[in-house]
Amino acid sequence: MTRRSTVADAASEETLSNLGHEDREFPPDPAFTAQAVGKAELYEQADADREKFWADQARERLTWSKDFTQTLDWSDAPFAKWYADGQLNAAYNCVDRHVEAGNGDRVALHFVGEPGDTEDITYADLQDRVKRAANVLLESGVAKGDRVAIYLPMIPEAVISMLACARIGAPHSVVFGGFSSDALRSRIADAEAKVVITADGGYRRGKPSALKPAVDDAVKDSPSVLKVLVVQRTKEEVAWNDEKDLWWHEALEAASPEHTAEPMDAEHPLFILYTSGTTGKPKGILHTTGGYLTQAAYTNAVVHDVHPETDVYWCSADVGWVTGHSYIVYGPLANGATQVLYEGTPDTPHKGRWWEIIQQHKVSIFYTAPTAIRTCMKWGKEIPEKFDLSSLRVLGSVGEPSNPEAWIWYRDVIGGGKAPIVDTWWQTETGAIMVSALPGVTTLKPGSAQIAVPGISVDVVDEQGNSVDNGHGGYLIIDKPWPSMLRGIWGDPERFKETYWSRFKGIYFAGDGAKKDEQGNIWVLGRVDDVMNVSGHRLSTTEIESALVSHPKVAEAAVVGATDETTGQAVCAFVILRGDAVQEADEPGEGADLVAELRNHVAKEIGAIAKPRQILIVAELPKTRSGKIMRRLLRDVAENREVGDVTTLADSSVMDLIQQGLAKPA
Ligand code: 6R9
Repeated sequence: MTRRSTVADAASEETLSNLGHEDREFPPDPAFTAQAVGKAELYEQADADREKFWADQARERLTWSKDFTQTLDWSDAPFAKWYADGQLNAAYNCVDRHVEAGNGDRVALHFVGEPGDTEDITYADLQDRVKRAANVLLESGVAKGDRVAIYLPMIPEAVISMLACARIGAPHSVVFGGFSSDALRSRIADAEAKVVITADGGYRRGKPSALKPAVDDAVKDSPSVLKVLVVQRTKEEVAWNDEKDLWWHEALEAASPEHTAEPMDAEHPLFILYTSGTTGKPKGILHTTGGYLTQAAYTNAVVHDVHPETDVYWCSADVGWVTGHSYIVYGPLANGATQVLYEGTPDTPHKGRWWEIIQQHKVSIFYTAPTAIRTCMKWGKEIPEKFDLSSLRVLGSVGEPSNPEAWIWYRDVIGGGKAPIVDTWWQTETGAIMVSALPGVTTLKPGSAQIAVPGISVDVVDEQGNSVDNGHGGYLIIDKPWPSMLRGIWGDPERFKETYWSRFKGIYFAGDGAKKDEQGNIWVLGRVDDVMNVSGHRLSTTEIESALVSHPKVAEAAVVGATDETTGQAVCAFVILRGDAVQEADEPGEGADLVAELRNHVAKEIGAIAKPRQILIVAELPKTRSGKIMRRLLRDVAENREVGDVTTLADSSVMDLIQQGLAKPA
């Protein structure tokens, strides 16, 4: 089902030309430059000696238990080793050393629960809880190297759990709380997790939303799981298994508060995070300790311009995604920052909730996704205008291309017309920010992610892997190893080589199409593979197709990402029914019920975020002679466009059939 599409296929010609017309520019304000963490000299230093640059960053930003002698070992490419003979502990770097430096009273997390409960957690509090949680994990049978699955809402325990794992060298696998029990089960099985950390539930849109039942369901068939640690958040009733289940609060209370962080080898696995690939099976992206933490801390400092003594930082991502890993947990905490951690949605109990939090906590740095900005834009500027947002001095965006209109709205309405915006391009696989402006240094161009951060080398290449000239488009690649690069796909080294390193020899293929403008700024156009980006979340077309086909009434399915004003892309599915179901769907009124049933089926199999916006029941799918579904044509239908070239179809009348079928009243 995988396919190699062309750049023009992924990013339509219209997008390419639209982007070319954006010529507004915002040079840095000298007052900002004077205080900025990121300096123009960084580019020269990195260009002069890249390895020395990264060795300096590692030593400057982190505390090593044992210094390293070699910065990069690329002899077994594409398997990199950074700082290999050095040793450090990630949790010690994120917590203990700040307490030892006399900053134990500094707030690490201003937690804001959706119902309105709040808790300020200092670095000293965090240290106490992380140490206790580490002891609980050890007592539950987790040893160094064992995996722990974390399935939690956005509550402090999510951060504490991740750090407790890091402290004892047990790689964590955080599974987004919105994923289904099936998705959780397959991730537990792939990583053979020994412990699962979850909660009774969390608050979502004003109501408790249960998590434990999904875990109970997943754990039933997970032989590797010895214990389930349960955080009490909603106090709703839960089913209890006396042999496996442990209440988090009871276990932490009983645990010893003493624990010494053990130094880990720099290449010791820190975490696995599953992400959608071009096949149905999610990939367990593996990150290790020293290189990952170096680049997370460095980019958080220079790109978000974090001054830990004075800033209040807020990244609105969920810890279930890589953005939460690198820019809620590891980067900001390694830097000793104070941050907001918010449990809920932006519109509960009212559409100004985010802006209210910013006003209340005097947030100075805010990092979110373009889809959120577009949603707020749709709700109207009157909502944020009711709040005092003057504390904001840096704004960031991540996860998908940000269109110039949303960028300008973000700057004017949220940033008071002055806060620099950093549009940051990176991936689960890159571990940390790769392409971004540096605030105070770069002249900003709305809609462009701009250039590689100092120390990173990216380019845009053509089909043959040759660098394209400015003003041209192609594939986004990374041509030199970087500290926070993925070290592989859990349990599947061949897939790692095949997915990222086989298209262009010795070069990392990111899977995104991009264009370089006349000044060499990078404009990311979106995925060129069968991966969709819905509200900044990566979803695989194949994975949703498999979910649909697993329904007894479905014979075949094709899924495409159609452009959507708010979510960037939306899931649109074309479904061929099995014999009996065809007649059923033809009965008056039954078609709509069946569509609802299929949408819910996808939510159950994968999670609510994967629910198709639209399901069209069709009699045929457009296929090439070699049997590949031509999603490009289905995208034309989903986006109400005239259908493109059909000459490579095995049967060119199929598209007529689909369109006639759609014209039929439901
Ligand atoms: C961090 C994160 C990665 C994919 C990536 C690209 C898209 C991320 C972007 C962007 C345009 C940006 N993407 N940042 N596209 N501009 N600033 O999102 O990781 O979930 O792995 O997604 O997201 O398509 O390849 P991940």
